[in-house]
Amino acid sequence: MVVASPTPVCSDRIQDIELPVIDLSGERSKMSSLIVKACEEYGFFKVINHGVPLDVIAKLEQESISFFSKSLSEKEKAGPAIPFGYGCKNIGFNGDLGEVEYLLLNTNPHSIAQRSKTISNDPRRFSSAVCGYIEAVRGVACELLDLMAEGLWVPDTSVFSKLIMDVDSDSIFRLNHYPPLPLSPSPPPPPPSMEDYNNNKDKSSNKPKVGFGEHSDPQILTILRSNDVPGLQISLNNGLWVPVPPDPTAFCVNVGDVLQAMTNGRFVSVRHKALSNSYKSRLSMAYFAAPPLHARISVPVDMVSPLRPCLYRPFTWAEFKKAAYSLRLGDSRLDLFRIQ
Ligand code: GA4
Repeated sequence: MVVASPTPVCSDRIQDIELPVIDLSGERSKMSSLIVKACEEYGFFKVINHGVPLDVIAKLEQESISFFSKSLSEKEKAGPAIPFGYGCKNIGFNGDLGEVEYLLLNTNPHSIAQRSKTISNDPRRFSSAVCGYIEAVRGVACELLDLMAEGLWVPDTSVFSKLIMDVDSDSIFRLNHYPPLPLSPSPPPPPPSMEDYNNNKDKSSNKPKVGFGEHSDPQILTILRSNDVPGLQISLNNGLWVPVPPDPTAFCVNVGDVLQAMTNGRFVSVRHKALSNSYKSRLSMAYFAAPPLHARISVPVDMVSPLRPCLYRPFTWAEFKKAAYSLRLGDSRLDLFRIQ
């Protein structure tokens, strides 16, 4: 069944967090209330027994490894990620940098087929691996969004999922590779203090350690899967950054800005970041479930009451996306749409 105990786990000096765990083979009403609780308290949860076949994940992981092991000039043939293609160290359009290389893809099968020609020597194999994975995780995203609506007692239980099922959904897909950092020369420095760690000033290496800087995701929901290498950290209310232990068999799911707005602030779009580490490549695949560009995002009437007045003005996803891309990675874009 579902275990929702966000218990801090002590590993050396830094506290890991065990995210609430949602077992998708569990009982529906229990799952929905635990998901709502997780989205309110953490904005993050882990999904197990998600039903996505392991070979679907393994095929995409293999394609991802083959691509990232190519030479830089080969990878650059996939085109700069403006907005889709290969990117290295540059994130967004406003000068953000990180120790990451990535492929950003539109989730439309036709665009994937076209783009694959620049990515792989076997474009059909690449595009079938990506499309197979996206279709499977979109199913999980819809299931989770319906459970959220049920748990919130919103009468139209497909109010969220229909946005991502729309043929014009602007969902995107990202493959990330965080290369291992070079090991620092001997003698090994003392381990970082908690304060250094949280400030990203780990003195054990003089190289930059931020793979992908702190930010919230602009979309509705993100479904992340990573290999067995740690790196993801989330920000708790008290300002502390806590590492999330990797689990390649599970998905790590987080609320995006649009879902925070659509739940009138009940669900939280929590800031997170990815750090590089010095021993092994980290690979992650993220599906960002988004509405169509023209979709009007507004708070459902059922989520507003005299005690919970409407926090955000209505906006279109196109408007929100434009704001997101005009700001820096770590900027808070939802504030621009806040009424009070
Ligand atoms: C964060 C979530 C997704 O990775 C992403 C990122 C996008 C990018 O890398 O191009 C953004 C970032 C993300 C938020 C603000 C803008 C846009 C970089 C950036 C500075 C693909 C997305 O949709 O928003």
